[in-house]
Formats: sequence, C-alpha cells, structure tokens
Amino acid sequence: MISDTELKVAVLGLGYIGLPTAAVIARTGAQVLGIDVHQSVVDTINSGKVHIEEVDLDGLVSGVVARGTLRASLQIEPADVFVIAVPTPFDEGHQPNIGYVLRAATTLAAVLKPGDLVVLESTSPVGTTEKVAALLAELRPDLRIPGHTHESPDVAIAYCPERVLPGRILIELIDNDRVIGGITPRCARKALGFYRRFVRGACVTTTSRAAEMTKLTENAFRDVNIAFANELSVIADGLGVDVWEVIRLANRHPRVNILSPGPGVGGHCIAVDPWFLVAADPDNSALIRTAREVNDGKVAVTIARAEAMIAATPGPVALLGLAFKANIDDFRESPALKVAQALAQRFGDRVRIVEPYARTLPADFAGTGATLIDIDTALESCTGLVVLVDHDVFKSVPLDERADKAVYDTRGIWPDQPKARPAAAPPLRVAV
Ligand code: SAJ
Repeated sequence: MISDTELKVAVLGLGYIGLPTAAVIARTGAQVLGIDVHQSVVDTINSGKVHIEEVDLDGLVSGVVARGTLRASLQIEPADVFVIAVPTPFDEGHQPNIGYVLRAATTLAAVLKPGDLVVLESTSPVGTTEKVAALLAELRPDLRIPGHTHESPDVAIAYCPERVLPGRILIELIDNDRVIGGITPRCARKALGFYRRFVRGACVTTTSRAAEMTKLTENAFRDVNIAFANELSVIADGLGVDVWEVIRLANRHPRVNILSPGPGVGGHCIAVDPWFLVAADPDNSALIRTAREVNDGKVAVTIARAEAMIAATPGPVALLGLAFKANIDDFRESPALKVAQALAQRFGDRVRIVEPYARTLPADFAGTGATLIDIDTALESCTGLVVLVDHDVFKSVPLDERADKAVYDTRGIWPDQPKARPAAAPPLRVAV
C-alpha cells in the first residue's frame, strides 16, 4: 500500500464539496492537486485562501497550502486517485445533466495509468458511474477498464457520494458513514482502502448503482418529509390552528417525527436530487414529484401571506434572513431570498432586510428601495417582522422586544409570540 505521504490524489472540481475534501485528504499528508476550470479559483487556493465560506475551511486550506500538500491547477497531472466532485445540475424539464462529470472523466483519461482509482462523488443519476467507465474504455482502449474486460482490470472505478451538511462539512467529511459502490466488488474494495485513510465513520461497500440511488434516496426522503410539514402548515393555517404546537404535540408519539415547515426548500441538493429519481421513472414517482411541487409551491404561499400581513401593517417591516437555511451565508436557491425579493418589489422602501451573513444587499434588490439594517435597528424602528430564516441571532430576541409587533414567523422560532393571526393565505395547490 502506498504510504499517506507518497499518495498522489487529484480532486476535480473545487467547489463546496471538492475543496473541503481536497483539504481533508491533504491534511493526512497526501500530495493533493485540486483541478478547477476557473483561474480565479486556482489562484485563490494557491495563495492559501478560499473562495467559499465554510466553518474552519479557511484555516485548514491555508495550513495545507503552506505545508505544500495542497496546490491547485487548471491542468491535470498523473495521480494514484482521481476524485470527481463537479456539479450535476438539471436541464429543461428537470432532466439531469451529467456533462461536467463526463468532461472531468475526459480530462483525467489523458493521464490514467494502471493501478489508478477513479471515484465519482457528485450526486448522479443511477448508471452514471457505468457511463464514466464506458467513456474511459472508449478514450483509453490501451487500458483494461472494469465492466469492459474479461481479464483483471488495470484501474478501479467507484461511486462514493458525499453526505455532508453545509456548515458542518469538515466534521461530517470525517465522521459520517460512507457508502462505496464499485463497478465490481474489487473496485469497491480499492476505494474502501482510500476512504479509510481519512474517514472515521463506517465505510460500507455495494454496487455503483445502489450507491447512486442511495444518495438520491437520502435527499428525496428529506424532501418528502419537509413537504409533509409544509403541507400540514397550510392546512393548519386554514383551520386556525398553530402548526408548530401540533407538530410538537404529535412528535411526543414514539414513532412520529415531523420535520419543520418553512418558506420552502433551498440549497443545491434537496431541491434538485429528487428530480433525478423522477426522471429515471416518471410513471412511478408521483409521491416524490408531488413533494417537490409542494415545497416549491410553499414560496408562493409564503409571499401571499407576507403580503397580506405587510398590507395590514402600517410602517416599516423587517424581513429576517435571506440564507437558504440557518446560520450559514449561502443564498443559493434560497426560498427566503425569493420571498424577500417579491416583497421588496411590491413594498419598496417599506421593506428592511436583516441578514447578519450579508455585508451588502444582494444585487437582486437593486432599485427596489429595500435597505439592509441590523437586528437592533429593526427591533427599534419596524412595526412588523417576517421571520424567513431561523438564524440563532433571531431566535434569541426576547418576547419583550417583539411583543407589540405584527409578526409572521415562517420558521416557528418564537412560540411565545402572542397569536394575532395574519390574514389567511390562498390554499397551497399541488398538481397530482
Ligand atoms: N428545511 C426545512 N425544514 C426542515 C429541514 C430543512 O424547511 O425541517 C429546509 C432548509 O431550511 C433548507 C432546505 O430544507 O432550505 C435544505 O436544508 P437541509 O439542512 O435539510 O439540507 P442541505 O441541503 O443543507 O444538505 C442536504 C443534506 N441531506 C440530508 O440531510 C438527507 C446533506 O446531508 C447532504 O450532503 C446535502 O443535502 C447534499 O450535498 O446532498
């Protein structure tokens, strides 16, 4: 076995998963080369800095770059292990796009040699790892590729999805269990040896197809469960019942664990991945598709309720939070951002935005008249508050600072708020 310090690893794609993964592997002493298509990303990392925000990532990257175990480049170089961590977005009609994965495979094919391991980590439709193997077999007919040879293959190819939670990436990269799916059992065993170098959680082997579907299943499971909570919240509003109280009470049952309603589901994972299952079998995925529609539809329901509340409230109204979830500075696919934009468009300078994770108001608000203020100013000057994100700093606002305000709390962070019900919203309609 190659020692940690002799191991050469190339990580293709230096985004939210690729960069932390590259840095964690570099910390073991391995020589890690990060590949990205953006010169600015390469330059930033080589100067010991980071282009994304994640807890403790800056310190780790500056340390491994200073030690010389992590460097970045536009150009691929030979390595023992290639980790593909590029985006897998969806196209028109929610069809998965694996173009970046196939481009990364094409890039590494140029330097692939016998004994190497290729691992795909990007969330991918079932069968993608087999497509990577087929592409490598086509590009490198000189190599025996698993699944494409009857002899002992020259290289190993596996799928191992990341499962880390933004905000806890460096902890979960080490502690979470990993599912490792090989094109063959031997490929899975080879990948297992690699992940055991830096993962403390259990590493479980299976086929590449089962591992691909497992990743999609995890995020679809969460999406369906959040959709249940979101649908309940709309039903409860119509009935004049406090959904948060109902959920707290129902969750006292030993086998009930309802998640939290909110203004919708954001981020690049849960709002995307379930579509990969739907695309694979549209006729048999009614529940998963409906959950996606319920969660997407919750944004419009939230806008309508907030509009009714603001229209009935004289004076300035503060919208609390723009991030896609609590305590992070990531505004990608954020339902809070979509709601805030719609309200700023309609109410202009009556809208004040509080987002402790933003230094300036995102460009989407240009020309609306909305302004960025801090939470203290909001509590002093606004007559209404709309809670869009459950940041800790909002949760800690005591009742006496908000008791006399009109409040629409989409995240249920203030259970003690007096119940002046906002105007009813139109019911959430889903296409089934
Ligand atoms: N949300 C709710 N109610 C809840 C829980 C979440 O409305 O009860 C919302 C959040 O506010 C946010 C969205 O859902 O807008 C997604 O947030 P999240 O914390 O559930 O998940 P992500 O997108 O940050 O990370 C998920 C994780 N997957 C699962 O928990 C099954 C993470 O482990 C994955 O690695 C990540 O997707 C990924 O990269 O796929």
